[in-house]
Amino acid sequence: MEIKNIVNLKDYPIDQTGSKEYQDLITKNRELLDKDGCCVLPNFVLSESLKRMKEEVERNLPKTHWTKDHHNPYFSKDDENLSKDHPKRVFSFRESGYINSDDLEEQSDLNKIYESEEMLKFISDSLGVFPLYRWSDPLGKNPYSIMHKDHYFPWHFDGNEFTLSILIQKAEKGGLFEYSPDLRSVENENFDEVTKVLRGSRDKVKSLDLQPGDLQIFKGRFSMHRVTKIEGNTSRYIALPTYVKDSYRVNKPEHSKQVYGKALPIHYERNNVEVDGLMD
Ligand SMILES: O=C(O)CCC(=O)C(=O)O
Ligand SMILES: [Fe+2]
Repeated sequence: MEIKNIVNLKDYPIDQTGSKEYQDLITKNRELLDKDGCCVLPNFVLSESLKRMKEEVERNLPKTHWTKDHHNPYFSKDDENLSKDHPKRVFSFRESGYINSDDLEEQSDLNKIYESEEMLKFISDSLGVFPLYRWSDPLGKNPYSIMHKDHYFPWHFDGNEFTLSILIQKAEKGGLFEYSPDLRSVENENFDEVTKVLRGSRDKVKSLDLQPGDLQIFKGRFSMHRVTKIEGNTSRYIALPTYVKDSYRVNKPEHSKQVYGKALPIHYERNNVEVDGLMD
C-alpha cells in the first residue's frame, strides 16, 4: 500500500513539500498548534484506508490488552509524602484497551502512515520541532485504542511529547476528546491548574467532536487530556501514532504496565534515561 492510497493528498499535499499549498497548510497548522496545543485536519485519511484499518482492528480485537485500573494524571504510584489533594494523589478509574504496536499486522495501513517519511516531515513542519523522531516504545509508538460501552479514559499527560489521532469508528454518544491546552511546560508542572481541571473546572477545557478520518495533532505531554465515557453500543476505535524529541527514551515500566498491560526488557533498561524533568 502506498501513501497515496491512504492519505487524501488532494486536500493535504504532504508529498509536495515545495508547493504553496503545502506551505499554507504548515502555516495554518503551526498557528493552531501554538495557540491551542492541537489541530484537526478533517478527512485526512481516505475512506477506503479507514475501512482497511477498521477491518484490521476487528480482526485483532482478541489481542486487545484490557486494563481496569485507577491512575493519577502521571501514571505513577501513590506518594504518601504529599498532601492528600496533590494531583499525584488523585486517582481516577480507567477502563479501556489497546491493540499494542507490536501486534499490528505487517501490511497495516497504520504502520504505513507511521513509517512514511512524508508524514514525519509533515508533522515536524507542523509542530516546528526539528528534529522530530518516531518513538522507540515498541508497545506505545503506534497503537489502536479500543473503548467499548461505559469505558472511560480519565485526565492524564502522555509519556511522549506529541500524538496524532485518527478516529476509525465513532461512539454513538460520548467518547469525546477533551483537553486543556499547554497546561504544563518543562519549566512548570502547574499543579494548581491541574488540580482545578481534575476537580471539574471547565475554564481551560476544550472538547472535540472528531469524525472518522480526521487527523488530530496534539501535544499530549503538555496538554492534559481525557476521553469521556462511551455511551451506546458502538465501540470507539482510534489510531494513535506518536512522535518524540528524544529517539531513545521509552515509557517508564510502571506507565507501560498500567496502560499497555505489560513492560518489556527495554522499558527497564531505559528506565533511568534523563528526560525533561517532568513527572512521568
Ligand atoms: O483516544 C484518544 O482520543 C486519546 C487516547 C489517549 O489519550 C492515550 O491513549 O493516551
Ligand atoms: Fe493520552
